[in-house]
Amino acid sequence: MYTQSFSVQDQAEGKPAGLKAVPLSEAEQVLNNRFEATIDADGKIEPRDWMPDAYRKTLVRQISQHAHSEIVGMLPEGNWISRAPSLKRKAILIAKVQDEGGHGLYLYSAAETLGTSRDQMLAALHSGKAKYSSIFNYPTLNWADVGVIGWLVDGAAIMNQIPLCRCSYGPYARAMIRVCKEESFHQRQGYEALLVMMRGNDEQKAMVQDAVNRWWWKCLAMFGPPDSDSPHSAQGMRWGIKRISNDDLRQKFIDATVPQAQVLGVSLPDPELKWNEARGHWDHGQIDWDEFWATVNGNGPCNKERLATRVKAHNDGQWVRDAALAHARKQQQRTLKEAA
Ligand code: FAQ
Repeated sequence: MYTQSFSVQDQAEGKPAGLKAVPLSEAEQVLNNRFEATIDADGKIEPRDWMPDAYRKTLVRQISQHAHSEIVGMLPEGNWISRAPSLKRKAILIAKVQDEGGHGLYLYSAAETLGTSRDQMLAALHSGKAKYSSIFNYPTLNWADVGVIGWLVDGAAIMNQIPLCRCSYGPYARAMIRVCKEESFHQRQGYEALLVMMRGNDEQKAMVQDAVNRWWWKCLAMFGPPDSDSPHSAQGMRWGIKRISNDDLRQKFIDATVPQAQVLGVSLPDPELKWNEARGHWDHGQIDWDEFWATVNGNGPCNKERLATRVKAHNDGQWVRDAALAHARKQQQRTLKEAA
């Protein structure tokens, strides 16, 4: 699978590694200085503001990957809507999956303000060129997986996304405020569903433990490669897109989650997980990065299935998009007639 890394030539400061800077014209230099001053002052860049090409492309890459993750992320849980154990759980799950679709829409809209159309972004996803979060390429084997996705996957997503509410690009930052509010409900419903199962019989408790064992390491990998192997981090942080590094967010997630696991009564599948008094953090074992990269590069257990389901959903929905366009055209003609 291809990488969405850019081969654009950046201008002045902030060159992606290995690319030569293109000298700026005098007028561009003035605009670039203004851009840098806004970033230095922790201000917001808005769609009509001048911005370096590499900043724009970094945002399109990150926001579109994020949007793809939301809509592909609907699939593992969507599988359980028809099998939810009660009407209440079904209603909650439908609302959650619908929210993820909404997050995709806010994010595609935010990315569109940078000049890339939704059709272009979806084409990249459907052709297998674009990335989406590794986490959605694993199967949901039993009902406890749905609870664990809420608790751990949404929990990790919130940890990563709260700092994005302060992203330097205005439309992304504003979209993230609403997304984070909804993710918080998603995390709580998952944790509550697991609490109920952990008050159940031994089989139910074993299901929860099994799901935690299968998802824990994959959730730690969601935060991305270690800082030392993260090509985009330094520039993303310089531009105020990323505010906290991959490793620091991962550590914050572990520190927040260990006590929640204790309350729940499950163990986390890491023999090296140990409180480090001197650091004031939980030490943890090694993440299997080979497995992570294999999944990111298209060879995880469900990559092919997820993409095929997504493409089918898009094709099956063509008539809805056609009908909406036909309706809009009719409305427009009516308005024009009335105005004439
Ligand atoms: N999966 O240099 P970095 C959710 C790629 S939403 C796949 O560290 P960066 C809600 C990365 O793209 C979950 N690829 O890159 C939900 C880059 O590849 P490229 C998604 C990954 O951008 C819950 C390369 O590795 N959240 O869960 C992953 O500075 C439940 C080098 O990495 C977001 O997208 C990965 N896990 O940092 C929905 C949040 N990690 O582009 C349904 C916004 C890294 O060069 C149910 N994004 N890569 O080909 C971000 O915060 C950042 O983009 C990171 C990566 C932190 C994901």
